[in-house]
Amino acid sequence: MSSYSGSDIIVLEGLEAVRKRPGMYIGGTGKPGLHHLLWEIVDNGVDEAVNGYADCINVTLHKDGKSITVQDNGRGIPVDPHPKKNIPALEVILTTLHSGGKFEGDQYITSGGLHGVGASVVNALSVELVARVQRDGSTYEQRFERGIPVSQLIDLEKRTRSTGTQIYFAPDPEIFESTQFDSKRILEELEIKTYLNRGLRIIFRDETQGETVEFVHDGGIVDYLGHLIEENKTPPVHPEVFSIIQDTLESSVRLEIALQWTESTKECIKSYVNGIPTCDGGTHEQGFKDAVRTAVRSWMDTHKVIPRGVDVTSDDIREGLFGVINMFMSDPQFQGQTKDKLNNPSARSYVNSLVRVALEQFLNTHPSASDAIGARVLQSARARQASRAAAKSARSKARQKRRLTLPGKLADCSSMDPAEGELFIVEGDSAGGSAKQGRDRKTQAVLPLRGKVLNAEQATASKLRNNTELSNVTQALGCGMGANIEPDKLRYHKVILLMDADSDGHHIATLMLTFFYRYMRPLIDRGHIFVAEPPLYRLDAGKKTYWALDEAEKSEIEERLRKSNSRIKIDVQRFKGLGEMMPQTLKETTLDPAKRRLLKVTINEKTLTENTIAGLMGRDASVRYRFIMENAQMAEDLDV
Ligand code: 0RA
Repeated sequence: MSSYSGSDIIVLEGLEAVRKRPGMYIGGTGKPGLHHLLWEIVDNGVDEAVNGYADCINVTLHKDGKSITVQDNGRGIPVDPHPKKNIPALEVILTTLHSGGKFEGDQYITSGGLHGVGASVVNALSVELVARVQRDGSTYEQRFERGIPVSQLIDLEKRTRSTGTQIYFAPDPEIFESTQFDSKRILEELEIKTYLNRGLRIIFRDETQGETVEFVHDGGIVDYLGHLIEENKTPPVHPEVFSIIQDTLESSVRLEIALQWTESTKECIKSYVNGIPTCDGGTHEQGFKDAVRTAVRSWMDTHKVIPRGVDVTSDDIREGLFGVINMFMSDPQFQGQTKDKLNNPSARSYVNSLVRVALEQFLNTHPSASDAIGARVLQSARARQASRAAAKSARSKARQKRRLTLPGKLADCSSMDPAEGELFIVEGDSAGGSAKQGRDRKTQAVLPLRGKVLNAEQATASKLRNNTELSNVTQALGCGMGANIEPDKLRYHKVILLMDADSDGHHIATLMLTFFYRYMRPLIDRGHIFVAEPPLYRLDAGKKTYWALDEAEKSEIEERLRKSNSRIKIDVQRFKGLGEMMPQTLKETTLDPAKRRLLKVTINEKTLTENTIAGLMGRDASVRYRFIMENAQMAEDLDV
């Protein structure tokens, strides 16, 4: 291509920096970093192949598994003296960071983008490196230790007609956690390079195993695609592979695509930019996906193969799709933590338009393949719809089953999520009716209590179980009781007692709390039990309405209002019971999480002992109620 001379090499930096912070240059000092050294050297040879100067690379892993020789049949690293320094270009290339003939602009499309400049990094991180170059009929050699030349460039006086570069290196154990190479890893990586560079021959001699493998794939990524499909044991749904190769001299971009649909339920797309895997995809992959969707969709639309009632998504179209994207471009921008994603916006539209046009044409000229692809897409659309329908019916069956085991009087909420569910246990059918109308049906359930609630202190367990009201509560809560309680199964995380503010109401509340204390203690301990505070008075003054919980609060409000306006007319209404309240009023004052007041029931161990509970249950109901409520604390309602 060019008349290269030593002056083209840009000298930037010394190598001490590399040894000080190897992670900055090769990612880390573990196994991946160690193998990165090898890829740097191999990719220099691949660059020569990409640019048409080489077609064979020999990689030898030596017997100890800790040193490697890489040899290519490219032009050979230049050896002519660098004009400024008067040292051989080879020495400059191997001892100077960011040097290399391939560094300036778009002159070369390199296999790794940065490669051709990595040899000095490898040199810096190797205890020993020997470079041998065949060029201009001669053979030259120079040796280095930890990046420092330990010999001059010498002419070995070996005449040769071939050209090429051979680099032996042994990674530095002072730098790497381990310097043991992994044959399998090398084998796999080398084979991928021969897929991505059609016709490139790589011979791997593994002296640790005494084995030699040769890779060459004249089919390039089409062969790679076949390999991936075979590996996944998923038969293709059409025999023809779709592939495009866009490789013109004018364009600075080279693009290869191969794809085929399979029976697999997964999608498998491998993409590479300049030989670097883009595991997280990026703009090129997005352009590819857009194109596949558009092309297949438009074929299916023109051929009217989508039946009524079936909707086809982009995911349906790509189910079972295997694809390889191999792109070479001059200024790739990588993004993300691991730089595994291509970010150049132009790549998206470039890949999209190329693939769309070519794939549409393929579909229109390969009717049996298109039919098979169309059928495959419909199959996944139907399967997706069927599984969605199955999940839906499973959900509704679960609902139905749940309904059968729940008490008939329970008005359940629609949400199945206990964390947002609330159960109001309401005294009497008329209050229950108001609560049912005023509630939020999604999260609030209502269970009216009608008959007698047994005193859990006095009744036997079997008697309790036979008590309709308590067994309704137990069923609604769904967590069992007594020794068999499973608090994790509680169906509502807020269980709220809603009773009239009179002695009957207090009595029922007390009986309920006694039951919870004796048979569902974990619910109290976990803070699931609450008492609602419905107002006892409604005060209307002018256009405003106030609610008072009790006599004291009523007086306080009246006083406050009179202070600001001594002649104000206040209309006071006392509720005889919750049943009297309009559903809307009940909602605003007692049910709505944003406006209501709730008391969380807690047990104060100091005052409430086994004896006091037992003792209390023998005395006057209102005394007991007050006692328990004094031990209840204001709930901080997090819903507000
Ligand atoms: C700089 C300039 C030229 C080739 C190379 C480097 C080169 C480097 C490596 C590393 C491993 N194998 C390599 N092969 C070549 C161009 C030389 C020319 O124009 O003749």
